[in-house]
Amino acid sequence: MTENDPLAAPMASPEPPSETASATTSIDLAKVELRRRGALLQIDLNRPKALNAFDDEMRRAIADEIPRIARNPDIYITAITSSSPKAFCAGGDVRALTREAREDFNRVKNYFQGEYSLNWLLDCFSKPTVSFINGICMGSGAGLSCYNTHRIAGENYKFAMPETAIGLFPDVGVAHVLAKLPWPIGLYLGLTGRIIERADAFWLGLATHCINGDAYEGILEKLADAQPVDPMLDGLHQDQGAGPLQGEQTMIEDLFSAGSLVEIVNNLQQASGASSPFAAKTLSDLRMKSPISLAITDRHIRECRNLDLRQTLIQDYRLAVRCLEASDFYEGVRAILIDKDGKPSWQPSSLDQVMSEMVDAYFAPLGNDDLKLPSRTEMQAARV
Ligand code: QUE
Repeated sequence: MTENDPLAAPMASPEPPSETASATTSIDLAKVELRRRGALLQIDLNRPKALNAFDDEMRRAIADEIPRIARNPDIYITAITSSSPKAFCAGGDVRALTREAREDFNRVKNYFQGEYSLNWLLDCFSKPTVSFINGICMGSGAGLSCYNTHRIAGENYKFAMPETAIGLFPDVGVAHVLAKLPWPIGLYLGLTGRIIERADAFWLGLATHCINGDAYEGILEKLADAQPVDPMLDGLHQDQGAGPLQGEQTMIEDLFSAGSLVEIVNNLQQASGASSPFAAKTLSDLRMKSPISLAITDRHIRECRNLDLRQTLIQDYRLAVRCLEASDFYEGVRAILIDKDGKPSWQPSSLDQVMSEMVDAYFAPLGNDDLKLPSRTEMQAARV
């Protein structure tokens, strides 16, 4: 591996010790199981007790395998599946991340570099990839699946980018995806962290097919048999009609088409006063979120309308480093996921205290520390 190897995790740190094995098991089960089945390589996310919370070990297992698949002429297609009935992947292992960031800041920076590099690798990957999403798909889970060629939504599909609730922002390149949705739906989803189900995800193109979980094993067998993927999935797709988000599209347009976050909040306040339950609910949701997260999310998604995925991931890394240096991320994970008191103490505590210079500082380049991603042409030349 050379220093310029685009497949290498930048400045990869030594492998951390794996989770302590529970007293009842002697075998350390892999958190990602790679399963070769004929013409198929199945990547099974296998950390069900943590809802497949994504960590560096899982990131590395996938990133190492992608170029091997690309270069193996006997493998036709890749599948990403989950062994959990509840979740495809509920996000990054942010509890572990905030713990580690206090001890070894560089290791956590490496983690974000590695994950965003994986998102880019998945987007540049040359072979068809099908994600089987039948449960929660948030944050890192969206980053694992939304660049796949085929994204199957099962009956339990739940998609969200909920990071503003924990002092972060929609990362893993998904701000680019949100920015390209019918404006301003993606901005609304990124700011509020609203969960959507598969009817709406299919409408927006986040899912390419709606197929129930009981069909997955049969699909995997046919893919192992190298059967053409598109006619098979098209034949199994079941239309779900219009979802609730689609029904709210006009209200979302009226409230979120404004040119700034301050105007959006003003719109919500006025409409709440004029007794719009949707506006009142949305406003009370936004009041729970980190004000600085809302401000950087707003600017990031707006700017991503003019950025490609590679540029989005480079900006994601700048924002992630600044979030790690500030306090809201730690406080959000504490309040929402560790103590579960639901009462984070944000700094600053309200949107009107968020100054534009503070937001500018989040977006400033990191100089030599900026994330380095090969161009798409360089990725293709590296045969991924
Ligand atoms: C916002 C988030 C996350 C979240 C909840 C939020 C997030 C995340 C998890 C998570 C992951 C694994 C688990 C779990 C929660 O929750 O990023 O219980 O096992 O990873 O409101 O951004």
